[in-house]
Amino acid sequence: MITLERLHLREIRMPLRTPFETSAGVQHHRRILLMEAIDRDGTVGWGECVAPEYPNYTEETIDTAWIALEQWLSPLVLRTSFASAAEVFDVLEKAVRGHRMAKAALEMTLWELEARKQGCSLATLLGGTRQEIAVGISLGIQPDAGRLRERIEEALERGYQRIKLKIKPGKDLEVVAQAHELIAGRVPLSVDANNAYTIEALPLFQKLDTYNLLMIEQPLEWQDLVRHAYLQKHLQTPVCLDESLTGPARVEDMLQLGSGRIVNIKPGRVGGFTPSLRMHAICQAHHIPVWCGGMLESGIGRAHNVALASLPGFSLPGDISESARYWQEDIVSPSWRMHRPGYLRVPVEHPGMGVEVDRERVQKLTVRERILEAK
Ligand code: OSB
Ligand code: MG
Repeated sequence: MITLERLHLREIRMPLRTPFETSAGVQHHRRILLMEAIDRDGTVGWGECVAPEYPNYTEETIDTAWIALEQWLSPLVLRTSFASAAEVFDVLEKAVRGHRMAKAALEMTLWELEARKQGCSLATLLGGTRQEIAVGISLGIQPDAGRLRERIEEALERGYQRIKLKIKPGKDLEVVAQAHELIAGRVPLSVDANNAYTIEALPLFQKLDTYNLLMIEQPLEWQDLVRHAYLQKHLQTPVCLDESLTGPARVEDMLQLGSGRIVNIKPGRVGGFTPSLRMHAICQAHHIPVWCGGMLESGIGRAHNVALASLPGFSLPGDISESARYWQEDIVSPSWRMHRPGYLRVPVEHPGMGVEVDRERVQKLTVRERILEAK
C-alpha cells in the first residue's frame, strides 16, 4: 500500500556539455523538475519531469508542469491510498485532461517508491527481462560538416549501436549523405525531424528513402496521423512516431491508419509507466518494434528509461546515452556509463531505480522548491 505523507518539488538547472540543436531550436542548459515522494512508512521515491523550458516539443513546459503538479495532481495522490503504483495513472487521467509530462513525473515517482518498498528493482517491478540494454545516440544539428564528422567518429568509438541525426529543412539530404558515407553500414542510421516538414516535402523523403535508414522519426506535424499515413505509403523506410504518440489509443490509430511502423515510447511523454506498458503490449501483439526515446534527462529520468527499456518488446537501441554525453557531473551515483561498448547495465540487483541521488549536489542546483503535505 502506498500512502504519501509528502511530495517535494524542486527545479534544478544543469548546463549541457554541448548545445543541443533540433529543428525546434538550440538548448544550452536544462531546467529540470525533480519529484521526491515520501511514504508514511518513510520510503522515498524519485522522479523527473521531462517537460522542456519552452513549448516547442509538445504543448507542455516545466512551468505548466509545475502548476499542474502543485495545484491539481499532487492533491489527488496525497489524499489517496493506492494498492500499487499501477493504479495511479487512471486516477490522474480521470481527473485532469492532458498534462501528460506532469502526470508522468508523479506516476513514475510512485513506481520507483513502490519498487523500493518491495525491495525489488524498478525494472523487475515493470516486468523487465534484460540485464543490459542496447543504446544509441541522438546527435543534434551541427554547425558544419567537420563538427558532424567529429561527433559521428566519437559515437562510433564509444560503441553506440545506432546513430540518429536531427534534421531540419536545409540541413537534411547533405547531412544524411555525409553520415551514410562515414558510417559505411557499421551501425544503423536514423533521422529525427521533430515535426519540421509538411507533406509537400514528399520528394525530399523519397530521396532520403534511398539511404537505407533504420527509420525517419516524426517527419510531420505532431497531431497529424493522416499525412504520416500518406507519407508512409510512399516510402520503404519505416516512419517512427514520437510526438504524435500521446498514449495507447494513438498507437492503435497509427496501426489502423498505417501512419508508421516503429514506435518511440518515452514514458515521460505519455503520462508514465502504465500507459507505456499498455503501448508496449499493443506493439508486441502487432510485432511493431519499440524503442525508448530520451529528453536529455538527468540520471534520475535516465534510470527510469533504463528500467522501461529492459522490457522484452524494446528491440531497438534507445536514446539512452551515458551521463557524460550530457553532463559534466550527473546528480546520481554511480552515473550512467556503458559497462561494455554500446550497452548500459540494468541495475536489477538494487531496490528501486538502482542509483542514488546526490542530495548535496541537487541542493546546490536547486532554484525553487515546494513541499506539499498530506492534510
Ligand atoms: O525528439 O527525441 C527527440 C531531445 C529533446 C527533445 C526531443 C528529442 C530529444 C532527443 C535527445 O532526440 C534524446 C536524448 O539523448 O535524450
Ligand atoms: Mg524524437
